[in-house]
Amino acid sequence: MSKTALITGATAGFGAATARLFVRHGWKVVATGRRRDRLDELVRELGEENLFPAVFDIRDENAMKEALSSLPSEFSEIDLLINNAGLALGTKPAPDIQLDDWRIMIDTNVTALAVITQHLLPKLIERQGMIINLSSVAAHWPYPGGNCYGGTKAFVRQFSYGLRCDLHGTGVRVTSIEPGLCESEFTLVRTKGDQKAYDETYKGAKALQPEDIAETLFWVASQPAHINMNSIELMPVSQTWNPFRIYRG
Ligand code: 8X3
Repeated sequence: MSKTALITGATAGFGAATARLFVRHGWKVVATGRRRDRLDELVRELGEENLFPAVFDIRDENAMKEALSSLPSEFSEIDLLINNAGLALGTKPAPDIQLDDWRIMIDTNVTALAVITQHLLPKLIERQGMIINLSSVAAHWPYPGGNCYGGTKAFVRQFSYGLRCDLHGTGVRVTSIEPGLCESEFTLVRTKGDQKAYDETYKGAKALQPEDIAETLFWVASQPAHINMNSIELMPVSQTWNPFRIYRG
């Protein structure tokens, strides 16, 4: 009997790579996202018996509830929630940002993630399921311009740990995945479509690839039921930390 994963933000990047890998390993996948054409492409690629497209904006709670309550029965028994939907907007220092960018990051990375998790908890508890949340190295390591994005990802990590406490005794497992530099559309979104900035970010860096993250998620999901990976932080070899900066006035 195959298991079912619901992957948010599955239209590109980590989400799409993860959908492909899980289907390849015999899972059924509910792929959520705003862009119907992208999800339809995934259905064509992976087969409608394996992947169900749930088209909604993760920030729209009513649309989310409607989509979750109308999943076809072959896809409604969710064993694994992968909270992947999330974004960074902008790299400017805090005094210069656009406030709407912060609002969108908080609404998506924090509020929507918490809301969909809460809606799926009864099913996950019933099935002794698993939650994998996509946090980031930015949850631990501050860097200039990371401001609100890093704050949202710190929420994701701590929320994951808090969930573990509250789910004590249910058998539900929770993991926070914290990737560093990874080459994906994420950076085009962050730079608002600036291809030059995108190219410079990855130039010569041998960044992580979405498929690397997918493999990590699959490995976590494949552990025996008595093992909970609390968190995994991963970076490309090319990425390390900077020294502290000292301002000398
Ligand atoms: C983003 C990872 O290294 O670009 O989640 O800040 S990094």
